[in-house]
Amino acid sequence: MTTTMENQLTSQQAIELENNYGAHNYHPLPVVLAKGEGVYVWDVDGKRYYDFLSAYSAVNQGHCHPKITNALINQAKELTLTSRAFYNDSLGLYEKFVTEYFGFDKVLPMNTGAEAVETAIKLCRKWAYEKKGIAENEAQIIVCNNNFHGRTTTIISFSNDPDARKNFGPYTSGFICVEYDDLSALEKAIQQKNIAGFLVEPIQGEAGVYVPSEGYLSKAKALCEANNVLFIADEVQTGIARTGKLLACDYENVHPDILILGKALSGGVYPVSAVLASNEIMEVIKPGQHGSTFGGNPLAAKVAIAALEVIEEENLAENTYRLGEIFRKEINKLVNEFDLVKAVRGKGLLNAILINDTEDSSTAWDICIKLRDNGLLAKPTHGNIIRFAPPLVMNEEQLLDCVSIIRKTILEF
Ligand code: IF1
Repeated sequence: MTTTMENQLTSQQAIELENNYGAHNYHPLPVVLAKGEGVYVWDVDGKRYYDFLSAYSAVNQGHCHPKITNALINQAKELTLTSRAFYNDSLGLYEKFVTEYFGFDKVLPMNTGAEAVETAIKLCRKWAYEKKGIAENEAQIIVCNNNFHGRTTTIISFSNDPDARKNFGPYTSGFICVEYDDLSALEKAIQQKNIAGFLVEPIQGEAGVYVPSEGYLSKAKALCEANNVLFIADEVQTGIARTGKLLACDYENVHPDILILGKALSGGVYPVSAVLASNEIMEVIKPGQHGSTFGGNPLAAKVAIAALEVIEEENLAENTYRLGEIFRKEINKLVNEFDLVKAVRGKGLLNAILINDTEDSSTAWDICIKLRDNGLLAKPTHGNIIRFAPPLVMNEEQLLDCVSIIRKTILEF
């Protein structure tokens, strides 16, 4: 295979290789990226784009943040993985740092978001049997319709998205689905027997950035307390300053019983996820009852400390809050100006616009193709919804430049 320049792949070659040798479990936008720095990515031809997806909110700190990549490089020269069969000199430092950072007693370190969600489910069930006294194998966890918590067999067992669920059965039982943002539905379900926990996204990301009503999270937490049910917040996507506060739960001063983190916990440099809880909950897990080869490795520990320090040092939550207000104000002008843009919704820099077309139309996709040509990368979530989630290190000038690219693109339709 001949390639251009010093053994560089052309876009076409890269796409063909993925099509020929990779499972077709994604339908990527036709752009082949070769470099990332801050809010920008470059394709193999050297064209620069604003990244408005941020690897699904994993690169909140910006692509290849030097403090985080240096933490990875320096640790990689010392010790990458020991397994938990032995202690190491990084994990304890990270565990102290991250539990104090979020205000919990203990952390169980994992790698991907789905693994952390699975860990939270197991923790909640074990707590229900050993602390709440629910009869073994009877525990029920309440989840919300249109949820997205990952892609493992148990997690898709409580999904109502046909694409995520169909033909992956038989399914794991022990889950009750209720309407999102519906307190009476939750109240009805939570008073049933054997309820162990309530697993919820503070904002539903994949469903199309659904922000629940003011007070939903705090009232849901109160219902959990009143019924001795664990409130489990999946902040894999909404956490780490993405919504303009360190956690989306912070908007309502809700302290989850179990907190699930992932994605930007590592700044997109390495897979790092975590489950945080009190001693009373975490102590139900005894040696040999849960684990993972890479969970809590020294690389992850050092990378996550650096990634969280960046959030604080660069005041990214405040920056996100301020830019989010500006973004929605500017996009609402497009809503008023163009029929094509029905609405914008979100918090901080987790936003989405609704395109005025049917779910099955290709308009949202076609707009993303045009956005790409105009130098901004975004992708539809479901049907006619386009998610806009740039890295949180963006400044106002760059944001307004992006708004003008979006406006220019809408004008082209
Ligand atoms: C895909 C988006 C989806 C998540 C929440 C757990 C996980 C995720 C709230 C699992 C992962 C990713 C997965 C990716 C698309 C993306 C995503 F909303 F972020 F855009 F799907 F909803 N909880 N979200 O959002 O974390 O195991 O992936 O590390 O699977 O297509 P993971």
